[in-house]
Amino acid sequence: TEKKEIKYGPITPAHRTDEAMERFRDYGLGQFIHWGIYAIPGNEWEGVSARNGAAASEWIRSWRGPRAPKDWTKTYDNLYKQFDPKDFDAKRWAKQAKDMGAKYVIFTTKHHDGFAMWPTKYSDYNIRHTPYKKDIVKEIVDAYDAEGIDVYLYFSILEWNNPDYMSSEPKTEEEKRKSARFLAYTRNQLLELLENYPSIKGFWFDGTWDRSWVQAAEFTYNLEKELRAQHPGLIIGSRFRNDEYGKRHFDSNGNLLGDYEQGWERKLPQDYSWLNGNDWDAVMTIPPNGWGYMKDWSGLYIKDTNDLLDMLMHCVSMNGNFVLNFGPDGQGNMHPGEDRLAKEIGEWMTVNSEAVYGVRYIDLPLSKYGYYTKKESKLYLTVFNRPVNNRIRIAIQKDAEAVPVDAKLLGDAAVLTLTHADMGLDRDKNTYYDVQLPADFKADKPFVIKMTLGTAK
Ligand code: FHN
Repeated sequence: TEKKEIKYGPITPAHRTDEAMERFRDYGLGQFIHWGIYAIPGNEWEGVSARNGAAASEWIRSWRGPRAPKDWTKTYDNLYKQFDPKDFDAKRWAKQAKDMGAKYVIFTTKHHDGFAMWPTKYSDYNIRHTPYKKDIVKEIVDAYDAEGIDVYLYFSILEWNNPDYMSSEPKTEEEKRKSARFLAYTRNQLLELLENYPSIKGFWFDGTWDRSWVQAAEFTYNLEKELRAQHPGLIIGSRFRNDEYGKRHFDSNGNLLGDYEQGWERKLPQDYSWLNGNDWDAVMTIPPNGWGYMKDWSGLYIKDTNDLLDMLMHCVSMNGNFVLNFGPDGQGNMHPGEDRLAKEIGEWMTVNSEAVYGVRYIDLPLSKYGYYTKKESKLYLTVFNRPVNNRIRIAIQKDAEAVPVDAKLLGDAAVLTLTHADMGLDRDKNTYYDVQLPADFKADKPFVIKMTLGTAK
């Protein structure tokens, strides 16, 4: 097909090879935190919640529970006057993230309600005017920096309560003035964030789907350039902007906009080929939906540690980062269920993180037992489905350059028996290597077989 002439296509190459991007590629596991005014209602108003398929908790300003007052948005927009998280301790969260094994955090500086968690000069609707007063973004950045966890700032372009924000394309002169003011305001806030928190590694953009933003392709292109010039190495995903034809994530010629694909929200690619070799992350809630605090998890399926480890390995086996979301309450405490999951994931990572950090996709026939990851000459198979005969069969293409030459379990020094099993199947492109688990082997969690790849004997 013919290539389109595109003025506002990608600014950076699809596969950046600089140090900052290599670091991103090695993270494996990240933490997302959705924290803001919506933590106060916690997905309920007057005991009525938005469960059972209704909107997410941070959307409560728009979903209006049946018992919400008529002037509900006004009620919501005044909740900040009560925001005083007495238990908030950024160091405690950062320590928890570190123990869980997260290498980066994405923190909501401002969600769709427009409330800023930092004392922005460009709007009064910010943390400075709450009883809490202190700069929460700074506390987060400092605490996570101190733990060696890279910080990315989540930023919603769309703002529900800003009179200058409009979702449709500005048409009249008055609308054009409003829209120009809103764009200038957005630019100011982003430059302010870079100036205030120079150690951050990137932005995680959201709320960029409305026509008002989509039609501003020239502005957003120039803004991306400006942000990058101000902050060398800055990492921005594919959600920030679109080309002049309105194509988002990928431009009209199919080229990735931004440094990594950012479309994997509560979904995972089934097949590696879907990714076209692009970098990506997947962001995931613990309940079915709901990113901000949810008081009541009852009646909902809550992902357990094995579900989350399965998703983590699914992602890293396809060169993606897995980012698990936490929605702390209005006092600054994580949900007790989040505390438990963080602890369990951390315990697993203590033994098995070698199969997660800095690993890459390996082109092997898919395993029935779990997920492959690879790092230099090491091949890892994270086993979720354990076979009844305790024998884990590795299929390798007959023409593969390297094959497994030894095997062991992560967290156990014993060498496992590895045998070549040539099945002699007609027209089979593969050959097989069997790893025998010890007869007394016990596992109540997924486990990792680590193999060395070498030349076949
Ligand atoms: O609408 C938001 C939602 O509240 C949440 O922030 C997620 C996180 O990826 N993003 C949006 C929808 O794409």
